[in-house]
Amino acid sequence: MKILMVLCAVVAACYGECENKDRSFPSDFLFGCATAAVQIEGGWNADGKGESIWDRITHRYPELVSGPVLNPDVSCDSYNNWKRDVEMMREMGLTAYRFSLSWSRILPKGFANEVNPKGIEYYNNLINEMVKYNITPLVTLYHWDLPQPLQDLGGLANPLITKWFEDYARVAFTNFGDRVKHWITFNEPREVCYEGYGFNNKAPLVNSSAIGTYVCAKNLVLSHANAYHLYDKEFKPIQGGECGITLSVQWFYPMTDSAEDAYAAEIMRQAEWGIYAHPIYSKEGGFPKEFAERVAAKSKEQGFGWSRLGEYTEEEKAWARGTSDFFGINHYTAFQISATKYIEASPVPSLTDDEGFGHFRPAEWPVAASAWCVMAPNSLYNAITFLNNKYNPPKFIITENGWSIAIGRDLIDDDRITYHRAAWEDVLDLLAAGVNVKGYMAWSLMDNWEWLGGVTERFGLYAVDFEDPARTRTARKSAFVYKQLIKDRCIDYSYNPTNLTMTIDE
Ligand code: PNW
Repeated sequence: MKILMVLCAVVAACYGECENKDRSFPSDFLFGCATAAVQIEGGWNADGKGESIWDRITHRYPELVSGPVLNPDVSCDSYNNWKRDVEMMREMGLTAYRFSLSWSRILPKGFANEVNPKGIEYYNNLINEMVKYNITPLVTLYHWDLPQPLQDLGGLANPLITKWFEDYARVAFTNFGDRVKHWITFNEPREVCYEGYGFNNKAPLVNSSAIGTYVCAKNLVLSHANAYHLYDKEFKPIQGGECGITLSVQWFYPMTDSAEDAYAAEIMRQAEWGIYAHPIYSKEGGFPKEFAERVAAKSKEQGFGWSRLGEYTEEEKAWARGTSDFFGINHYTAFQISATKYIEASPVPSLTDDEGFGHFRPAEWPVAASAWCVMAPNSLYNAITFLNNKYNPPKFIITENGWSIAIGRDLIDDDRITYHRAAWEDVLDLLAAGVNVKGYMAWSLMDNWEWLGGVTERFGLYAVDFEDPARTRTARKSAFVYKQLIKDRCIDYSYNPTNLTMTIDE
């Protein structure tokens, strides 16, 4: 007991005191960081890994990528540096880590008839190292890197994806489910379907906004549902874990308190994430009503004999409904939405025309190095409160939240610290309001390959030197501030570290 008190005194001296100890996180709250396979692993063709859609587009069209690193061939080289990655988790005292499996590292051609033992070994090593230090793995099955052979057959536009994904999920559950108890089927359907199939800033660059986005949306949700039911029926009874999905949830404030702006903001929510959330989390299932009516009406006007959004049969609705043990939230940013102002012309037909309202961001909302990412007041609190009231899911896990700085910035990232502390305040407010939030994953453990942004947008709590073949990682100030939070379970504004020498506290 004495030793404990001395230890606590030392810790308090190192970390200061939180002003208000009553506002603290529960002891079982999961504090982690998140990453994704393409963004950190490298080893793009190492040891039998197959080609993914990101390998394909970056090798074919390197000009699409900004900055000095044009492809994810090596990125942070976590394929070789996984021990160091776990060491960083231990330095900060993380209790969880969210990473994704590369489908084509495990199934080089995408199909389950050919499993790559070296791929299984890589993830076993990583998982075992984490488990050794009591770091809970949260594993994403699909973080945007479809095997190219499946894309050649249409990828998420082919309804057979539901079977291919289920087969892949079975391989993952079978090999890793004894140690992995938190499964996330898909990361961010909106980014997969809109940015990849509806637009051309994510692989596979299909750029079919009015049709591709929606075809993908339903196929993705049904693929998720297949994996969920597989887990629920065959694995959960033995392995005892949980399976859910992560949506990208930007917050849309109505610009004024008019009924028109309220409707406009609601349409944006339905279009951007409701088309994925509603089939899974609502009682009635299927696509959200108001947006479905809007797309149906527009489709008719435009000469289509059917709604471009598509629809769920009653059987599909029942199959997808309730298929998530938690609601994974990736949240970064927000907009004000207006029914009358700031409306930009969109191609007809398109998702943005189907949405059809104006977006605005007040100048006082700070902007990250990623132009799309602004810090808006209480946006995380508002988004989760809305979802909790609307869907009342069993629990929430914040699976990503983060802030980018520009290339060349040093280790002092006070703007990131301000962003994260504001988000943590939101989480404390949610907990105080009785919302069941179980964890928070900062994006990201380290700087990484930010898709078509290359390495120009740096989200890491650790900096990575991409010019160094060893890809040396160095803790930024924000890593120390996160460590303080995890240790004390409360936010200490007086903690302002100047000595950035990171060590593991035993
Ligand atoms: C996420 N938005 O993408 C992804 O899951 C990560 O892979 C990515 O590196 C990270 O955020 C940072 O970009 C998002 O517009 C992209 O709100 C855009 C948005 C949200 C998330």
